[in-house]
Amino acid sequence: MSTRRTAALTFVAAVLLCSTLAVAPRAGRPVRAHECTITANDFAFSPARIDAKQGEILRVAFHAVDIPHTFTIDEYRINKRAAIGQTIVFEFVADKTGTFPIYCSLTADERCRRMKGELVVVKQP
Ligand SMILES: [Cu+2]
Repeated sequence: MSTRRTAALTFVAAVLLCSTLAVAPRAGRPVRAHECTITANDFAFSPARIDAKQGEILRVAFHAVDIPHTFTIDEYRINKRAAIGQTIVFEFVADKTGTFPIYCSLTADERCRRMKGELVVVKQP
């Protein structure tokens, strides 16, 4: 098997493992993702706040309506771009507690700077 093919298969295996881990049972009970849909339209996020508990898997469906927008949270190293009419679905683990700004990082239209939201992650009781 060629090195290139081996590398490709390793990558596929790693991707499959990652997606399996995201929904794998932990401590004997299945982990369900906390699903939220965020719409970006007219230079605003709706809803503008996501509440989560530390350790939750958040599955975000991010939809841009009028122009392309991003869903960006620096502290979580998330920067997802949706084109007009497109919905991007992604997951991440809310492993850090605190309040984290959500914004649009695009610069083509300066009104994107108005777009502000927040992710609030609290400790599990
Ligand atoms: Cu934008």
